Amino acid sequence: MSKWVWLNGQLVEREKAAISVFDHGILYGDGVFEGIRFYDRKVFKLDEHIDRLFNSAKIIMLEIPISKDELKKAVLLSCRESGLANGYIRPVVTRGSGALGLAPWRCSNPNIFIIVDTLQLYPQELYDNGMPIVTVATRRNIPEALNPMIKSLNYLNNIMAKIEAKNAGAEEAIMLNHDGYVAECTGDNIFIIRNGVIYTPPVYAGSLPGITMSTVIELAAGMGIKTVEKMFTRAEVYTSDECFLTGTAAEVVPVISVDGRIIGDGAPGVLTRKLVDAFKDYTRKSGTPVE
Ligand code: PXG
Repeated sequence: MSKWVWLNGQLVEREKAAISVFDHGILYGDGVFEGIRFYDRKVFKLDEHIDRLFNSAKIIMLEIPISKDELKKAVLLSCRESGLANGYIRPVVTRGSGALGLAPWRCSNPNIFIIVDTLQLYPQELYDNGMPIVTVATRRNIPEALNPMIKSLNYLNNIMAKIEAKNAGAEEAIMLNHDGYVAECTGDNIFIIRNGVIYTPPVYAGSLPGITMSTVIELAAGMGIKTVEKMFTRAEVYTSDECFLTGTAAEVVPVISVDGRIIGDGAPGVLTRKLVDAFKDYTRKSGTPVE
C-alpha cells in the first residue's frame, strides 16, 4: 500500500488523511469516484477514467474545482510516490462539508482525494478455473431513479446484491434490470459468447459503461470476433457457450456456472482464455507512464 493519500492538492500520510463527518459524501453518498489500475508503472486508460469521472460529476451537478490535466497529474504523482509498480488508484470527489439537509448548494468546497493501494479482488484459483456466480433478487437501479452510468458514492444497490451473492455462496452476482433483462454484475460488466459471437447488454439495460468492457470489445475486434450489444435474459446466459466478466478491479474473469447451470463444459472457454491473455498483454504494453 502507498504511504500517502493525495488530499486536496497535498500528499498526506495515509493515517492522517481525513475529511469532515459533515461532508455530504459521507452524510448522503453525494459524490463520485473512479477505480483505475496501473501496470508496470503505466496508468491504464487514464484519459478514459478521468473523462468518466468528470461526466459522473457533471450529471450530478458537482463542479470539480481542478482541471482534468491537474487531476491526471495528481494521479500520476500519487502512483509515483506509492513506490508500487502495479496497483489500484481510487480518485474520489465529494460534495464537501455542509449543513445538515440534502441541499448541495449549502456545501463548501468539494473534497478531492486519491488513494493508491494494491488490489486482488478474487483468489487466483477463480481466474484459473473460472467463477460460479448467481442471480440475485436485488434489481439494478432504474436509470430514471439513479442512472447506473453515474459512478457515484451511492453503491448500496450493488453492495446489497453482493451480500446476497455471498449468502448464496458466490463471489459475484448477476443483477437484472427492472424489466428482468441482465444488466451487469455488482462491480463488473457481463458478456456471453454464442457461436463465436460475443454479446453484452447495452448501457441502457442499466449498466456502467465499463472501460474494461470497451477495451475487451476492441481486443476482440482485433482478433476478428464480433461483439453485439443486446438485451438478453438469464436463460440466454444459462445456454451460452462461454461467459465472462470485466472490470477494472476484477479484470477479465471466466464464469463457469450461473445459478447452478454449468456454462459450456464447466471450464473457462477457449475464446474467453484468448481474451484474458490479450487483455493481460495489452495492459502491460499501453498506458500513461508514471514518470
Ligand atoms: N459495473 C459496475 C457497477 C462497476 O462499478 C464496472 C461495471 C466495470 O467498469 P470498468 O470501467 O472498471 O471496467 C464497475 C467498476 C470493487 C470495485 O471494489 C469495482 C469497480 C469499481 C470500483 C471498485 O469491486 N467496478
